[in-house]
Amino acid sequence: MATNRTFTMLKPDAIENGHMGKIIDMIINAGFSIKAMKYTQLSEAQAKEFYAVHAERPFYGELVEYMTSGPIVAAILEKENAVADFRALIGATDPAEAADGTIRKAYAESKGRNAVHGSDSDENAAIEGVFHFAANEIF
Ligand code: DAT
Ligand code: MG
Repeated sequence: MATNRTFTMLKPDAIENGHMGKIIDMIINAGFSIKAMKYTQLSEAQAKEFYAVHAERPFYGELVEYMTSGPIVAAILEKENAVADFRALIGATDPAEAADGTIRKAYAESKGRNAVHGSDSDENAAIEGVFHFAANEIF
């Protein structure tokens, strides 16, 4: 995957609360184009693998339970400086600390149920994209 791409998930709270369309709109209005997208639900094994880096953290069990609790939207996004610009668009992990105008400020419920995922590096964006999409699902 090119380094001008990032990976996102609209998390179960965002879908449950009816924010899917508004969040996708914010993403497109911020200049990202959609290179892959699917509406799906993570299995326990998928959620554990996706968040394996957090396996030793006290919130890991809760995180896996939450991320498998309902459907998500997974997507690969393209834009110049995609990873950093998307992290800026989503805002801080804890919505209480997220800046005005960010997706998490507008839509996240809490630090755990925070509406949206964004890759933290080009390397992880590529790994996460391939984790969720087959080659013929990426445009
Ligand atoms: P981010 O999603 O902003 O990259 P992260 O990679 O540090 O944040 O953590 C991944 C997810 O784990 C985060 O989106 C929500 C959950 N999480 C992180 N810290 C948490 C905490 N202290 N309590 C509960 N959930 C937490
Ligand atoms: Mg992270």
